[in-house]
Amino acid sequence: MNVGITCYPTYGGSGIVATELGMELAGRGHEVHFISYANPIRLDPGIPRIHYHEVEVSTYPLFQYPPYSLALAARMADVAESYNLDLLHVHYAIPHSISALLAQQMLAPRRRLPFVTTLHGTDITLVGSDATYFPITKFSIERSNGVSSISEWLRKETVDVFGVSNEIRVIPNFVNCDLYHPDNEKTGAAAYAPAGEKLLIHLSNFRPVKRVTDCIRILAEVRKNAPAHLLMAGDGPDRGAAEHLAHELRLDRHVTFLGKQNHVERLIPLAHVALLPSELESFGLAALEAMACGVVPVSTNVGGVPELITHGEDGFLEAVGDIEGQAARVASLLSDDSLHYRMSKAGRWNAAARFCSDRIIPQYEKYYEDVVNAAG
Ligand code: GMT
Repeated sequence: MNVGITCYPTYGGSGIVATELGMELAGRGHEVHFISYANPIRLDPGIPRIHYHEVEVSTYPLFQYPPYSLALAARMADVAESYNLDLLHVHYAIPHSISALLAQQMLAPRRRLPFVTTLHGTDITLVGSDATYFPITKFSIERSNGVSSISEWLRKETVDVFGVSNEIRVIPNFVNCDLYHPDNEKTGAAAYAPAGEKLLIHLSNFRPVKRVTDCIRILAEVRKNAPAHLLMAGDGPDRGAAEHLAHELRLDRHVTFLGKQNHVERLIPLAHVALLPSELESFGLAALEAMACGVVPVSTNVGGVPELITHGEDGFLEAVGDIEGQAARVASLLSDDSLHYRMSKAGRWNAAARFCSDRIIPQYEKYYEDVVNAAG
């Protein structure tokens, strides 16, 4: 198929999933056209059958806010016609879904252009639920030719919040199990922890919903019982607060802020435990990537995370803000090698059996076929 993909090209879960999906589809013989304002961060433009079309937003003194949604719609229509796209797949409802609808209407007299919207989380729980965007988010879901959600929890939340009646197909997030795999030697961990402390890792965009300062407090608790070093990968608005807290708690030497990382598959396997203290996660992609690498996630019991992590089997789920509870789980994993071994193996096994790309990508391919056939 010829597929157009639009996403936020920045460090967000939805952009990462869209990018990995595009590369997987190209690997399976589809022509994939990314349409966005920048090259998505994890996209390797050298991959055969991957194309990138930049959306340029012209500005004019009259525009206080340059109309990106319109420039995107125009580019979508242009690419669809020039490259004979079978469908568009947009990630994150606002504004991508509305731009896709406009592109579809622009082309309507000449050609069909069905589009699928994948809901990722904050497009529903935060942005879409905001009074300003609520009606247009609902409208975009109802007008999409196909809607998918990355967890059953998010599907139900969308139906409850927006009262939409069209089908929302649940297609969970996925991980490339060949790329993300355990490193039992933890090669390179000593560069961060020369005294041999075990590594904890947190990966996110450091937004308030991630509660990144909880990671620092958890480390402080853990270090009362077990030596540990924390890797903080990513960047965002709460990085300063986390750095400040680490300094205040005299943990500077025991935390490394790595900033944005392009090859997290090389970093994650160095750790023993992954921390996800989020207020909410509709799926928790970082936990899945950790499990595939044999790193045991200690997470909050929120949103779609329980669909991924089985408490006590391949990870731990604790209450939001329960620093002591999360720290106790981390400490147990660092001090009990057989517990860690068992849970690490179970995590890798479950990630591979349930969420490997080769299990999930065919579900997208099938959905594309269903949507294209229904639109025909
Ligand atoms: O994690 C974020 O803040 C970004 C956000 C997004 O929509 O880009 O992530 C959401 O999508 C990810 C990929 O599907 C999910 O793994 C995250 O759980 C979800 N984040 C939230 O629901 C807060």
